Amino acid sequence: MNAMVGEKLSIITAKAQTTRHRIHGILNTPDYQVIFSDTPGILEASYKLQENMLKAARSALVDADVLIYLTEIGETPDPDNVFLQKVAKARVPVLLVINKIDTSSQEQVIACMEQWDKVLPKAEKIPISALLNFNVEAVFKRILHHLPESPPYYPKDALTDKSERFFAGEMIREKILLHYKQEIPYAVEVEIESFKEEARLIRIGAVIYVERESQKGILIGNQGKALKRVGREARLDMEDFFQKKVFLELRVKVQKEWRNNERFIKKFGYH
Ligand SMILES: Nc1nc2c(ncn2[C@@H]2O[C@H](COP(=O)(O)OP(=O)(O)OP(=O)(O)O)[C@@H](O)[C@H]2O)c(=O)[nH]1
Ligand SMILES: [Mg+2]
Repeated sequence: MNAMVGEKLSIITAKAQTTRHRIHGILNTPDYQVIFSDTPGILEASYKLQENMLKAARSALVDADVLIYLTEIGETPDPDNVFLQKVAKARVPVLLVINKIDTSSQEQVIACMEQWDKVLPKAEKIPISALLNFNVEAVFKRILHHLPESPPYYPKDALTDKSERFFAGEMIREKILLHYKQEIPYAVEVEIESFKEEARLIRIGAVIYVERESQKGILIGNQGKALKRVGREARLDMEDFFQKKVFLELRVKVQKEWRNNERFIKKFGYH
């Protein structure tokens, strides 16, 4: 989605479950509007937060005009997977996009496509490298080909359905995913408490929630160094994204078991 919209809307890290919400990225030209809907990945939900993430993933099956199933070289399809079976029966065209072909040989790509042919026989298979921007244009062309005639859904200058606060929170979460190990990134949620745009700068106050006291210590780090790094790097991303100076204040709070707490999941914007 980022490659096609030309903006970094979805954060990207090597860790699984980086994306937690469905994010619309909107591409406008005089002739058309394409709404990309990036969703969390398909997962086995073991706590409430993940149930909500799975719901967001499923929602793509309901309202998309074209379904893009993004997989990567090395990932093999499981024919018993219920979600895949639904994709196979989708009433809209399905593009099976195989990413990361920069890491593989031609033979591996062909073998991979053959495997997917068995599970999603009707889907068009397109190998790409999002990293090298290789063949991304081919996917885009097929999307345009399949799009129905319709008035624009969003205003023609819209870029996304999410707020500036949301992106500020995501930039902080990205740095936490990048710099902390094991459970920490998964136990973290970021809430933007205040977002005040002034003449020369934006003042942002954020609370980072963790589930346990010990995680709070790790997050802050020796003499606060680890948290300072998160703040500094997130602030630089924000200044780039908002094109304005940013003053960022971070606080860390413990909220036991928030990932299983319906009230907190709602508060954090999961539906
Ligand atoms: N080698 C290679 N790596 C890639 C390519 N595209 C993405 N990556 C890397 O793959 C990792 C995962 O990327 P994400 O965009 O977070 O993946 P995602 O599918 O959205 O995953 P979740 O949000 O965690 O569900 C990151 O480390 C990317 O840099 C590619 O074409 N080639
Ligand atoms: Mg993602």
